[in-house]
Amino acid sequence: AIAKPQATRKVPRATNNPLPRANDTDTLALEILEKLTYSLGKTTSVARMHDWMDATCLAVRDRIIDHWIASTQKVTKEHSKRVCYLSMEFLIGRLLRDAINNLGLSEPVKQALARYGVDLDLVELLEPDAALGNGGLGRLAACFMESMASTEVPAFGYGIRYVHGFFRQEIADGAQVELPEDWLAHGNPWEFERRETAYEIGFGGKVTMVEEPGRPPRYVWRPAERVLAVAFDTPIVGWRGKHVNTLRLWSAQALDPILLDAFNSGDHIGALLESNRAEAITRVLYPADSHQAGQELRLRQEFFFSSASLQDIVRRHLQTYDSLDNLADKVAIQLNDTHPAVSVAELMRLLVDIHGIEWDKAWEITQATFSYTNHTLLPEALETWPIHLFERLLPRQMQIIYAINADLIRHARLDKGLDDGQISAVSLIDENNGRRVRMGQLAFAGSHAVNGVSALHTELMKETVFRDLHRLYPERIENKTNGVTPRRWLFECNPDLCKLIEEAIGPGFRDNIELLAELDKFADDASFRDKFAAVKLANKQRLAKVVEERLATYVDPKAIFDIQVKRIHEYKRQFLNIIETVALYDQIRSSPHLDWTPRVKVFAGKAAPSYQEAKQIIHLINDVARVINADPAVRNLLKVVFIPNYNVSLAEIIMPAADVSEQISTAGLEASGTGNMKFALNGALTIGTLDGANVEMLEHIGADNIFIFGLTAEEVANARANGHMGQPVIERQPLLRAALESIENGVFSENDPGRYRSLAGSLRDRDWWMIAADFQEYWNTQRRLDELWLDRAKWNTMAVHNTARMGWFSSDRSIGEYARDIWKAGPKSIQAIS
Ligand code: T68
Repeated sequence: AIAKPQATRKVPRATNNPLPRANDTDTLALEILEKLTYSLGKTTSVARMHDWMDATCLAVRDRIIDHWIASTQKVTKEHSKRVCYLSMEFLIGRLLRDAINNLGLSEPVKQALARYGVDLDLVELLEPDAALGNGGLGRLAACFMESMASTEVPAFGYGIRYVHGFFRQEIADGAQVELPEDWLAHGNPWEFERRETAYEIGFGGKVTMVEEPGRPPRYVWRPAERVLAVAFDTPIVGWRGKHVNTLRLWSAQALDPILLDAFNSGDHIGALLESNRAEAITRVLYPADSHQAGQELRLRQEFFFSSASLQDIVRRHLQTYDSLDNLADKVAIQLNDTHPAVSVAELMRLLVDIHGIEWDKAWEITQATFSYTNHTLLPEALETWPIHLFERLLPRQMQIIYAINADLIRHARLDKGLDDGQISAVSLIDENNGRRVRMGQLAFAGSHAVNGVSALHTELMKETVFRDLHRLYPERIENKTNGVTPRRWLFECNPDLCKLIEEAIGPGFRDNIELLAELDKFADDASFRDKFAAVKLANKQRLAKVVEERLATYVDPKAIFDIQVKRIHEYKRQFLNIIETVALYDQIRSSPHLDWTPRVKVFAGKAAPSYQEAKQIIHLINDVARVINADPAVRNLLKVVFIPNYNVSLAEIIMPAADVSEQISTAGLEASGTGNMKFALNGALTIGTLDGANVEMLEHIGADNIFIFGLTAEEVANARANGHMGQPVIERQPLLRAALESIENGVFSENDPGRYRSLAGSLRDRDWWMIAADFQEYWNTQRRLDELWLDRAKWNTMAVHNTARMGWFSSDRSIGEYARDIWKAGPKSIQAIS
């Protein structure tokens, strides 16, 4: 029997908004049931866990929408300046726990679901990760979106709605295999398709000059090809639901979904060609994080989302203001690396060609609006595009770049007296490698502020990639050290530690993470330390369970968990770590009577599919793991595991479970690192080089609480300049020599003994990444950690100091600095931070 319909709910008179949703368990339980019934068409008796997940997301989403509407109305009413964060990548992960936690709904939602016998913890596991990014850069964008919402900076994130995110990694016979990722397969409860917010994006075609009497000549671009960019909006809710921003991702569609004439004449494939070609633009994320992907499709992606975002920004501005003259007062556009750098030319086109603004004025607006963040100094990662490709795909933007370049060079020569060599260094066009457009110089030229992501990285930017531009514009480069959001990377991933912290210092740290500093005084309190260690142990047990499930390998939670998780790259030196592992294995076997400290070496991370050396390193780690884990002689004193398919959700389990955090890049190459911050915040001790943000972590945590080793950036540069070779170093170091020989001679690859000959050989040769050069100090530092482990009280004291002193590395602090120094946006309280 159907129950009698409820009386119509009363609509409030005084406002056009519905009544906000209540947050008590009863209401939530009822609404989850309503979503299950009326949105999903399922009854409790047939509902699968997936349906419960969707129903829960929808009920939670309603609460976000209440805050979303309020935020949008407030920003509109107050005419606040908005930040537009343009990023090719947003590596978000799951959103349900984030939303529930930020809205303070953890308990009522848990209890509401419990009434149906459903466990929230299990429901959360069913949400697929939104993996729309490669690594640090994309995850930084996601942390920044969360922090902008939490600190009430009005913001739009602009990016691409990839149908297939970052590939899934499997390991087969020790080697990486890439499989397609399909996060949208079951729909996406968080997004709102905005079909009415769509823009035409042009490619190719011709530019003509139109001259009309009494008017200056105009350029008109007639693209040969046009596709539609359709907006999909996801609300990003900040801490305590105070503010909600929008992540707007563009999806490509053909103007005509099907060419009916072609279809009717029997060409069924041809009828769909246009739509396939259009949709290809947003089909898949490029998986290269450290090499520039030089294909045409990549440039199409870059222009597609840049143009759509700028058209949207300009249209929205003109809805409120009658001119674009004050654009820079009302929006700040941040370019996340050079991937959206073509925006500089595209905004100029919109201002000059479409809105008739005079060139110099348009340039002033453009520079005042844009700012640019650099994330790498690696030459092979710096984006440049062949002129012929650029010109063919974006003819008008190419002309504009030439015009910007002419102005730049004129200024450099006439006002600053640069010589030819210096001119060619600052030019937007690289003339030395078959004429190419340099996207870094374009982004620099078009911005009023350019920033690096750690103090060291910013200084190196001034000395290397942007040396000459920096001399020309010495005020433009500034530092904004990265941060991570404490909501996801402490509150959500380590709730037990948060409970303990709250017992010690009260709840204030949840609203101001720098209050973690008050924990410092508990570092010498034995009873607190023991509880701190007990939480760590429980987190390690949880990780051990995951390892057991996924790899059928037992790891002992009482051993040191020594963890290196990040993209696989030569400069990040997973190879150094695994060589040290092999050396340790040799030592344990040759001196079994010694008192070895039990260790578990954990690795995870993906290699770019075309990066052969990185794939070899993965293979080697797995080969070493197979041999060591099967050798009874090591008596569980050493275990090695490579956990496949590292992603945000796995990171949330790993970060709280580490005793030792490996941050061992060749100095001068890791721009900042952010995993380093997540580990230390959760109480791991860092073994690391003086690179990226490690340098600032050392300053905050103190030299007594971090393990620094290795060459400095300056020493690396000198060693390279002086023709450093690995072989003489290897000769002098028996441990390294033996380890390398066993790798080279097939001890870990018996049925393919030559597999690692060239990988290992690279150390004997130039040793470009200074692995041989840094080995001995790395080994010694690891042994100091072994010794420290025996004095657990001291170890735990240091671990507490780490958590206590990491508050500064919150992305709230980073965002505050951007808002104050670069964007001049956000609430007054932020503008006033010192
Ligand atoms: C990372 N860069 C830096 N790039 O390596 C890291 N690149 O030190 C820093 O902490 C982080 O950015 C945030 O600032 C990347 O992650 C990419 O992922 C990437 C993607 C496409 C093309 C080039």
